[in-house]
Amino acid sequence: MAVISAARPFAYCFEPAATALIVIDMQRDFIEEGGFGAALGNDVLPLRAIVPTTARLIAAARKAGLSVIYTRECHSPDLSDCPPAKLNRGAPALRIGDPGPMGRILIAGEPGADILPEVAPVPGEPVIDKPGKGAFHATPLAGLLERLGKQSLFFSGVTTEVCVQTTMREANDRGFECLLAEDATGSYFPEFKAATLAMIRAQGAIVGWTATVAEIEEALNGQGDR
Ligand code: C5J
Repeated sequence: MAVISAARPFAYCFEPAATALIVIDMQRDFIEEGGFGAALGNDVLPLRAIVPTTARLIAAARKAGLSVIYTRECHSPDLSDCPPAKLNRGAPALRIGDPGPMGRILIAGEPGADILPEVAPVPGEPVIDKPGKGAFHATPLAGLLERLGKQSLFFSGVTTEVCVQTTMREANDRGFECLLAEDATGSYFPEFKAATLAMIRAQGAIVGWTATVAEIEEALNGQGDR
């Protein structure tokens, strides 16, 4: 058993072999200057800032033998997996499936849907395409985690208050012990990120724990063993 003693709101214990790192939606369209997120008028700098720390976290997880599982928010080209309630939201001139700055917006196979090369999966690491904000909705993630015997999940990725938080809440309700890497998650709205971190660990870890990448690395390197 390993422990992240400095995790908030209190120490977080996990069995590395039963732990997976979930890397959420680190896609070009959300993070790169010139992508869909930027075209909507968002400042992508807070998202770009987490790329090096996320790369560090992924490297530490791989080295410690954790499974690393990726998600991408994207749809099939015929949009059959995109309900009108999602399709008809957002900026009318830039909707899912429309031509965007990096190909059709949030469509599988288009350049904008790709994961940034700095944090890309290596061969054998699962990549789950998800049509919703949460990674458990309409995906094989639950079955995969069950087959792999995972009980604890570390979370990273974008955006903190949308796809990351939704997935973390879905996982918490399914009985996983969830921890969010504070400096490996980002939002276009820093105040939303701060609020999400606070609400996750409120009321005695009502959704889960948070810790920095350095604190997670320390535990993965064995210095956090009990
Ligand atoms: C994600 C979004 N990945 N903000 N999507 O959070 O629409």
